[in-house]
Amino acid sequence: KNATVISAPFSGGQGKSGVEDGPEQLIKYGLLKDIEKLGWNLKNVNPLSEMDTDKMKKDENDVYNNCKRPTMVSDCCKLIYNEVKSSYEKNSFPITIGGDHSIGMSTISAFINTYPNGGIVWVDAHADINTPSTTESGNLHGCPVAFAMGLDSENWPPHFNWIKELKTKVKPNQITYIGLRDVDDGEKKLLKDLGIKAFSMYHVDKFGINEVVRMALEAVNPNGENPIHLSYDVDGIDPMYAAATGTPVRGGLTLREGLFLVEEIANSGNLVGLDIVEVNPALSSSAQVHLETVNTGLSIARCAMGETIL
Ligand code: DIR
Ligand code: MN
Ligand code: MN
Ligand code: MN
Repeated sequence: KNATVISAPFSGGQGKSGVEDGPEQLIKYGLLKDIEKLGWNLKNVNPLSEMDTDKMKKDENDVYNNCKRPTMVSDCCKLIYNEVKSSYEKNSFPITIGGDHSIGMSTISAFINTYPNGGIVWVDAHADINTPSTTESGNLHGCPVAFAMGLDSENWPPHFNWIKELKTKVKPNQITYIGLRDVDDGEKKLLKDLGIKAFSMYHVDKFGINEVVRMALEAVNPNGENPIHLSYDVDGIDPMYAAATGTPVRGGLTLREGLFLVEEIANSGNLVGLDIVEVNPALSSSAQVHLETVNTGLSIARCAMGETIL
């Protein structure tokens, strides 16, 4: 069993600094050892090691219409795409650790271009499906799903031609959400028009997390045989357990709901790739909040890689 931990110390998809230090903190608190203990041969790579991201983030000319830092996001995400794709091709389980969620455009595009019949589960308080035209904030971490689906590509900043030219795009029946509770009007319309199966906190309350995971897997993997990629924004979990993140929203998944869904997806035997994003150590209000958020990320990783309670 081989896995590649892909460090993506990237913050260009949103305005706050600190999220680029997520990978370092997850590793400092034991990510690699935890996964090795579960029987995996691990490699750790950083596709951004040659990039001067501090300088790129300060470039005030890097704007396109309402979109902030399209050059930075595109250049870095292309490197991350190549690394995730190569991990998938080598049959090494890619665990991409962010960094902000803009890198999801890379991970799920690499997944779907390796497994064109695969299914994606996106755990998040947010739908991250704004297009460069619908985004209100201009932050590209709110847009990765739209890029991977090729939505409204006529109006993209030209920097993103590389992703436009990828052979396979994510189709609406190949992605589902769990944990949504802060969705922009433009995103609601897209989800509805495209018929994407999305499970919000309302659905978690109404049906329970067990049934929601079952329905989510049924939506993107109806025959139970296709590979699954899990893209996990820690803000999907309630700020009680993961407050050190850029856009916390109250009323989220409990820690156990957030881990149960990972255990269940891992149990399906189809999980082949994982992202853990938006851990921002700089936003910890105390040492305890810092530890809680990092540990939430580590728990997600261990559950995905096969840890069971008994
Ligand atoms: C909002 C927030 N929908 C945006 N998105 C966030 O900026 O497009 N995603 N925070 O994680
Ligand atoms: Mn830093
Ligand atoms: Mn997100
Ligand atoms: Mn989010």
